Amino acid sequence: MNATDAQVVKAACPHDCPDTCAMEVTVEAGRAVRVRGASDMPFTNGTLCTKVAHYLERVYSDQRLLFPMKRVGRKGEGRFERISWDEALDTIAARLGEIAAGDPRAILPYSYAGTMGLVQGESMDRRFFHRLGASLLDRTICASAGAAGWKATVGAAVGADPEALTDARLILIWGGNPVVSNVHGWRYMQEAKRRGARLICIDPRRTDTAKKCDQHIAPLPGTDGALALAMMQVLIEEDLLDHDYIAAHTLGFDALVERVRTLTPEWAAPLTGVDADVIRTLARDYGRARPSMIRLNYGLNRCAGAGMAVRNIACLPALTGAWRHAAGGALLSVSGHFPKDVSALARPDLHPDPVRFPPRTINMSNIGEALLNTDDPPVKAIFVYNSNPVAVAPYSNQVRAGFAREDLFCVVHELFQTDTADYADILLPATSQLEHRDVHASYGHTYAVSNVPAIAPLGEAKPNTEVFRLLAARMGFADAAFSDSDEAIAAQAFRRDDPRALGLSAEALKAKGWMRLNLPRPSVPYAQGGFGTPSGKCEFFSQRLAEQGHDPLPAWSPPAESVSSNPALAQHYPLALITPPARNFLNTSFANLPRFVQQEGSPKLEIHPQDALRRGIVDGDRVRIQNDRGAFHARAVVTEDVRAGVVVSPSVWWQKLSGDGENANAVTSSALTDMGGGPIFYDCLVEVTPV
Ligand SMILES: Nc1nc2c(c(=O)[nH]1)N[C@H]1C(S)=C(S)[C@@H](COP(=O)(O)OP(=O)(O)OC[C@H]3O[C@@H](n4cnc5c(=O)[nH]c(N)nc54)[C@H](O)[C@@H]3O)O[C@H]1N2
Ligand SMILES: Nc1nc2c(c(=O)[nH]1)N[C@H]1C(S)=C(S)[C@@H](COP(=O)(O)OP(=O)(O)OC[C@H]3O[C@@H](n4cnc5c(=O)[nH]c(N)nc54)[C@H](O)[C@@H]3O)O[C@H]1N2
Ligand SMILES: [Mo]
Repeated sequence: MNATDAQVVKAACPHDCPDTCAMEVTVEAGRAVRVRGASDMPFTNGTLCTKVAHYLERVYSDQRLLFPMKRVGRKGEGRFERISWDEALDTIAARLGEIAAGDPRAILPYSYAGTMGLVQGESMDRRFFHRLGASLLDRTICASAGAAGWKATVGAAVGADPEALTDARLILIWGGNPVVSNVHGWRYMQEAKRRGARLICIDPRRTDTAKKCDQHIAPLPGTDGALALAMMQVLIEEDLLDHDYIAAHTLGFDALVERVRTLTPEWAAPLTGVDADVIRTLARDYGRARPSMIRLNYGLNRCAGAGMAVRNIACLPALTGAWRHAAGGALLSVSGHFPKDVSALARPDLHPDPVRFPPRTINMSNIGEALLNTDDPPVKAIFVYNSNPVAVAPYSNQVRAGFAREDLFCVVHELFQTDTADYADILLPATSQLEHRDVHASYGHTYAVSNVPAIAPLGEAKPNTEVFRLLAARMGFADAAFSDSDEAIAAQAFRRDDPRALGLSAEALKAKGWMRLNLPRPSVPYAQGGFGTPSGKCEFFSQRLAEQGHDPLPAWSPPAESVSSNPALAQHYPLALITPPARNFLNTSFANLPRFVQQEGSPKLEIHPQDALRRGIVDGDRVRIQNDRGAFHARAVVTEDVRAGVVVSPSVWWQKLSGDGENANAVTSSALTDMGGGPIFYDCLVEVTPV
């Protein structure tokens, strides 16, 4: 074989990350030999993150599942025996058919972002479950609280142009750790810094990102909403406002003035644990900088008051008129730019009998509770793909109890034998991104990215689409939608009549590998107003929130578990635990592969020297982190990188690979956020003891 026989295939990184990289896969004699970031794609810029740079170790891992299997041990034990695809599919079709004949809502799909692809993540699978009449899954586990707060205030999931950030004079990095979780976005922030911007990081932990910023402000977890209210109070009191912008493009300013009158930095200081002076200076710096950008991120989404916190922060750029500038405003997600054709991809119209079985929705974030307590009908079958709920969902004891139900029929389609796979009755092998076709939108940039298979499926692995196509055939679903090839589905991904998709034909995208949406460059979404709210304005006052039973104005929505909001609980469990992403893992993906596990070492708990001393903990000690919901173990890292009162355990480890059979979700709560029904992973009081 000589180098000229090598072929380069255009691919997309499938993982749940705002960067959605364009990749190039070099293939020789049917084997992928190299994966790199596409150098012609502006956002990817020829580089990949520390994980995906070593992607072939995942694709060719000897841990890959290669054959269908059925359970032979107890649920959770993880003992399986090889079967044929025919036996696997016949078993599944028969069982689902039986259940559906009674009430199809007893069947629940469970999927999230194992792949973000529109073909493998939200097409044939959705068609199949719609046609069955299964329960719908509310996919809330990551971003739904912030999305709801943003929607109430700004409207569509559209923010500032991520590539325009370079011209900002001040960037607030708020609840994000881009050095770890948005590394290609970080490049633009660094460029802004080189051009003279100040970067301020707002995070309870001094992260790698915080260390590279000009200033770090460390609020207590879940108190950002109070910080933003106090900033508004200062902006208004000191008249750091763009009155023309407010008059033309906002709703409810007078009511907002009234609301925040008493919510001063002195009010917010004891709640946030940030000095009033620091808050006041932050507000002044923010009010005076032109243009100012807020890069808010998902670290803000995981406390009880998250919806309101994001809503409060989203009000700030309308007060200062920052939205007038390309490098101003705020950025949470830009996914709303993509004209995804959901009705073509997912075909909700295939439901057989919505009158007799009105669809019901089950929230994925408290799946343990749903499996244990839902009735009318109870969940009798769960089909898991693109997700690892046993490890990622909060309150593991409850989740495992749900999955351990003897009467629950559980199918898991996976690349690896995850903690969830151990509970499967039938375990199916899935293809990796290099083995199937897909098309990707992004939530962190404005390019669509195409993925063409580079190699043949390993072993007997099959793509998600193919599994549901085969099951549909067995269940007699005759609609033509079930015969669409992946290529045909890829062509249905975007609404071609939408001007943003101009030029974005399936062929053109496939040939080029990536394409920017047809948006102005830069896109300046709200320079002239045009918000996606009912009034078309930035809504300081939201009638829609009032109708949903929320405070219509920005308000203080406290954490469920904190020293100030729940002093009784804090007597027993005084430390606030947050469990943000580890750099070398992607949620639980990669957390079973030797290179990445070695780099992370072992589960860790960062604790402030004062908190450690008080508990007799020294650096390197094994500690137990516990509350009423459960416990897990980790190595103590005594460090001033976390503020006193807060402990940090980078996540998400596999339970069965972490030594004690538990990960951080042993202690997290299954309570939900104020808006959007999201989980509250970072709103969690614990006590820590040496073992
Ligand atoms: N390497 C890596 N990259 C990832 C992921 C991964 O697992 N690993 N996961 C991907 C996914 S699914 C997502 S959703 C994103 C998540 O990435 P981000 O959007 O960056 O969100 P998090 O990492 O959850 O939290 C960001 C920061 O918020 C801080 N934080 C925690 N609680 C609070 C709070 O109450 N207030 C404030 N101001 N800050 C708080 C945390 O300490 C953390 O440093 O990253 C994606 N990228
Ligand atoms: N304590 C704590 N818990 C958290 C978080 C946290 O910060 N702290 N973060 C939360 C967040 S932000 C998120 S988004 C969720 C993430 O939750 P999940 O979306 O469940 O993410 P992963 O753990 O990466 O699991 C995805 C699984 O899909 C599989 N997969 C990948 N591609 C395919 C495919 O093509 N087909 C099939 N069938 N399977 C595939 C992967 O092998 C992997 O096991 O976790 C949440 N859990
Ligand atoms: Mo996420």
